[in-house]
Amino acid sequence: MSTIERAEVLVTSPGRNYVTLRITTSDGVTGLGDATLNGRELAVASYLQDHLVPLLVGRDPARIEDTWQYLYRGAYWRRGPVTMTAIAAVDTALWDIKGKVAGLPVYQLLGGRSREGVLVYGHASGADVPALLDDVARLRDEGYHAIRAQTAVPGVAGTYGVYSGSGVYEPAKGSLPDEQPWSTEKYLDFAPTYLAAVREKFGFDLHLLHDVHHRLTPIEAARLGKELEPLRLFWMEDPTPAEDQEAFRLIRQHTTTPIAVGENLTSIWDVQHLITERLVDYVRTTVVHAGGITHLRRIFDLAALYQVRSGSHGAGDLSPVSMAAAVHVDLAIPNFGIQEHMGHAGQTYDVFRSEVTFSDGMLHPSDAPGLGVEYDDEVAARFPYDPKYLPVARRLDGSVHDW
Ligand code: EZ4
Ligand code: CO
Repeated sequence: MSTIERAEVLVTSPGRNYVTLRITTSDGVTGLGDATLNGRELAVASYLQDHLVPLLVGRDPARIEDTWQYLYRGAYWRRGPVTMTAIAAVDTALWDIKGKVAGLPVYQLLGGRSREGVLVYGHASGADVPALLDDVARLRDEGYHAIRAQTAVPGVAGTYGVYSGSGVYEPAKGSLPDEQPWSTEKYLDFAPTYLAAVREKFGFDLHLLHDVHHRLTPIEAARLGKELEPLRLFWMEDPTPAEDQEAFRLIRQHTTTPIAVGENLTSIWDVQHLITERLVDYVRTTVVHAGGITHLRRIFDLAALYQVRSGSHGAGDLSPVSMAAAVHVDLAIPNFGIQEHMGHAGQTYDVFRSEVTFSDGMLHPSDAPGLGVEYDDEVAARFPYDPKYLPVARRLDGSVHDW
């Protein structure tokens, strides 16, 4: 029997920090799993190194479900982003290994393709409305059929989702958290005007998305959703902090604007009522933060029963290993909705050589066995860990708000 011989925790910062788990079997097969938790990277690295690696060595790499149960139920302490990201890394690496052993891409192990490609949405942003419109045009010209639009709210410096320069959007910066002002009133007045400007210029032949990023109370979110109805958004994302599942019922009672939630939720229990009571339309949990391919598939299967579709998070802090795993899952499941696709800095792809390709607004996995991503240790060694924090939001009176 093949056994797990080695599990290495790899930390690198090619453009931003990434934590990766690489498992090697006694037959010399390797598998990769993303373990990146933005702004809390070393907590997951330690959870893996100090607590999980000793449990992995000697185990049968083929027993993916049993290993998942062992690490989840067997820990007593359940759920939460650190635990679930660490379990996800192990699970993803074992799927990668299973694919390589079988000589099949992971989507074939999940039942084969259910669609031709994976519809993705790109991120458009700009410091003001004209800059945003230019960015929407750029993405449309690159072939995107779905675009998320965010711009700075006048008087609210550091609004979520706005690029500070060229390249990939990255909110984590600074050796201490950046503190950014927030005004719900200014945002609620301004956001509908710029989303309307996008519709006016580009029409309705484009999926338009918007991320509220947890900033509103349920009744404020209800008001925004209602006001945005004529713009027919693909979705309104994270309208209110996601851990309060019951809050979504109130939003739902007031608006038909579709709702997406779940990028920072980590288990099926965290989305259970959102799904079974049909409080949202899209569930945004990910391979990396929600327990790996095994658990994500379980969440999406539950969602399928309730006509809730997938819409996984895909920001730059999810490594190309996560993105490849996501594309395999997205290709296979019956209730796929859309996949977020922010892309990565050029150096990131020098460390993680990924065979995922983009064409006509869709991502496609490679047919290489496993996930189709290789990790280059030599390039990775050139980019040491670089501590960074996500920002903190404060209302104009100085009190802490949800970022
Ligand atoms: O703030 O990934 O939809 N995308 C997002 C992201 C998140 C970051 C947090 O690490 O909301 O930009
Ligand atoms: Co988001």
